Amino acid sequence: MTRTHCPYCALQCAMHVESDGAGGHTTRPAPFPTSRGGLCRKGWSAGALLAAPDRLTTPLMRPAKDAPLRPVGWDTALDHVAGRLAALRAERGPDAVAVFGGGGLTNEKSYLLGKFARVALATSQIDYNGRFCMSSAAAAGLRAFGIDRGLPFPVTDLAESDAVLLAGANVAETMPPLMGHLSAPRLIVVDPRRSATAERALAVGGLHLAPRPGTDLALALGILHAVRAEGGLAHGYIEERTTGFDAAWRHCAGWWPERAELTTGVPAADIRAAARILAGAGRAHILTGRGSEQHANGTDTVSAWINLALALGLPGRPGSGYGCLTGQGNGQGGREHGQKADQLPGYRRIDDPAARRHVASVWGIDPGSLPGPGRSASELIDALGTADGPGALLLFGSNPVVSAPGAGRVSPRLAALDLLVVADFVLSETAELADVVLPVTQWAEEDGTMTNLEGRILRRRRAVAPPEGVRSDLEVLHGLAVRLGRSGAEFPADPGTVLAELRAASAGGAADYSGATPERLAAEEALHWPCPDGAGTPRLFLDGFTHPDGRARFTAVDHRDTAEAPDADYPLVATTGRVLAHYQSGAQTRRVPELAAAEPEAFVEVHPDTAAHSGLVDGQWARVVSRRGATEARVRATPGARSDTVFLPFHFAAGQRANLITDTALDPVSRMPEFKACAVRLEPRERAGSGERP
Ligand SMILES: Nc1nc2c(c(=O)[nH]1)N[C@H]1C(S)=C(S)[C@@H](COP(=O)(O)OP(=O)(O)OC[C@H]3O[C@@H](n4cnc5c(=O)[nH]c(N)nc54)[C@H](O)[C@@H]3O)O[C@H]1N2
Ligand SMILES: Nc1nc2c(c(=O)[nH]1)N[C@H]1C(S)=C(S)[C@@H](COP(=O)(O)OP(=O)(O)OC[C@H]3O[C@@H](n4cnc5c(=O)[nH]c(N)nc54)[C@H](O)[C@@H]3O)O[C@H]1N2
Ligand code: SF4
Ligand SMILES: [Mo]
Repeated sequence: MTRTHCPYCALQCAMHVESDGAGGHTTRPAPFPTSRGGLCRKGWSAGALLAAPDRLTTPLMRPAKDAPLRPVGWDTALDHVAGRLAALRAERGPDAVAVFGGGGLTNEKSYLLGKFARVALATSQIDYNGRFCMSSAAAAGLRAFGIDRGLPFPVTDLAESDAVLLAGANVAETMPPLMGHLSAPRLIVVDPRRSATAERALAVGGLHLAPRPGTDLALALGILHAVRAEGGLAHGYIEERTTGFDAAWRHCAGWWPERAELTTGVPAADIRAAARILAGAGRAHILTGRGSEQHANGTDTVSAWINLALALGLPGRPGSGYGCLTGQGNGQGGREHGQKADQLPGYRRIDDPAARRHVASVWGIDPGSLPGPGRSASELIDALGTADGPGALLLFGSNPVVSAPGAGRVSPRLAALDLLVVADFVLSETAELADVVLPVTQWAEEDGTMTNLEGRILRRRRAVAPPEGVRSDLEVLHGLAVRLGRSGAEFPADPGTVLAELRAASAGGAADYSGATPERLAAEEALHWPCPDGAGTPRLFLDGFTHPDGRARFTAVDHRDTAEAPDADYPLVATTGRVLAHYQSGAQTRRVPELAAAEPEAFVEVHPDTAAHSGLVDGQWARVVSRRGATEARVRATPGARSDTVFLPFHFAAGQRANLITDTALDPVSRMPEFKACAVRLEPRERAGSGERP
């Protein structure tokens, strides 16, 4: 029996992995304050992942562009990849090769992947799927506080709060054990849908505010307006601990609740009720999730929620705060160690000369040889295989054929590449298109560290032996780097050695891991970064914010409409998100029989009147059509839904991909795509009502 953490989300529930006596493995919860001894259904069934019948155990390669993938030996695969990369680079320069990472990778993998791109390939072209996930909240957090840590306080603080506002987070499905910390506070849930979390709030006397998708910014301004009218501003705190209130207020002054109601559809009385709850709470928290953030105005929207939190005096006040709920298993650590286009380890900026000098000295290279910032994820995908874009892509830990916005454009871009290399443990929809597939170890088969939503550094421990034939991501990077002429010692395959180097590279940076020694990590799981001296920082901002003047900054923001407005042809707004049983692109959970059976197919949640208007009834297959494409989903008639809005989960493949319809518009600051709002129409699918799956 080995104690480790869940393969999936950022809550990183602790679990024991043990043999089931029949060659398989089971999981059960282990004590851990964050998960309170709980696991969700995905955690309980995670043992089945280790036994996936189509687990990859040998490298695959296409002998010619259109030929099928065939098993080959590791040396053949790695020699081929390194040879092609070197040739492309010689022909077209280092930026001809691109790298795409993921927020599920351990800290060690994220770090080595960033170093591999900058040192072994010398390319600026690296980004990762966290761009699709956390980037707007990260950008807004940096703007306001000078640092970006999802929750700047432990999850257990929430249980002591009097009121918690959850904006665009459906934690009852996306982090179920977190609900255990939310039974005491009054809940205000902001979600266009009557989500499972909204139901829970209503059941215990809380509030559900259901704005039109993409209008949270106006709602936050409306609530702030009402807070001021209620006399709820924290004047002393605003004076002593912040700057910029007056400029921010100038945009807010016109958003009295009745005007906010016109834009958002949330009744003015509910806006005032929310303001009263927050202003009257001794301790309160505001938390944002992807519903507020995944918009072309996502950064400003998060800034508006942070402004509200600052006006109430919450951040840095003991027992209160603002936080963003990170998403992927290592959503936090994955954004600190350099797989982001503009970043070096320790959350340093790649365009900062001092940061370049520090990291180059740890890497033993000339700072001048480090590339500059590259393209953001969505822009990188658009550039693949174009005249001045990369001709090769190495992909670790993402499945963009399913999860990238406007997914219909992704496969043609991948097909235009000279070389697509995917490292995965299953043949994901993206791996299916690769020229070379490298089979890697997964979660319980490897050691490493993960940083959960509280900035808490955890140990992922090896609990089972990997199947014969697979290698770890670190071994893959090591093998490629050596073939590209770097020394093996520069790219260690041992996670402990990588952690030691990561600690040195992060030292003195915002996300300082230098005190995260193996001994310290082994002792207890309560080490929150920054931890320069090994003591850790569970709560940030108690004495001051990270900006040089120690103050938090209000940001002057105003409402903007979504990139795409509904019209006569596309009269509805579609928003997208998650269900309990599936994880992300579904590459993993669609392979777990229990989870696949629970949610076997795509659905579209739609108000019964809206369905009827489109000639549809509950249970019928519909086509959901946007300007970019169409997807198929079974109608789930939902009386609690807004009549102008439909919802689709994005976990399904092929013709059921929600991302076939999503908008590729980007937030100007974070480059976050607008996953959460696009204009659509519904129509019956051809074989409507037959009950057949497409
Ligand atoms: N079961 C499960 N859990 C997961 C994951 C998973 O795939 N499956 N993924 C993990 C990851 S990576 C992430 S990022 C997190 C995400 O966790 P959440 O942010 O909780 O997940 P979502 O379902 O994407 O979005 C939350 C809610 O936003 C609402 N929403 C849509 N548009 C808007 C809007 O304009 N405003 C507001 N206020 N709300 C809106 C949706 O209706 C939805 O209920 O979950 C993590 N946990
Ligand atoms: N419409 C819509 N689209 C969305 C979202 C949305 O709300 N709506 N949410 C966005 C968000 S928040 C996110 S985080 C993304 C996530 O979307 P993806 O980036 O596609 O995430 P996953 O499905 O987790 O893909 C991970 C892949 O890597 C593999 N993998 C897992 N661990 C490892 C590892 O350690 N090493 C290697 N080499 N491979 C590994 C898995 O088997 C899987 O194939 O989707 C985004 N897309
Ligand atoms: S809540 Fe997240 S970490 Fe916990 S068991 Fe479920 S998927 Fe795993
Ligand atoms: Mo995410």
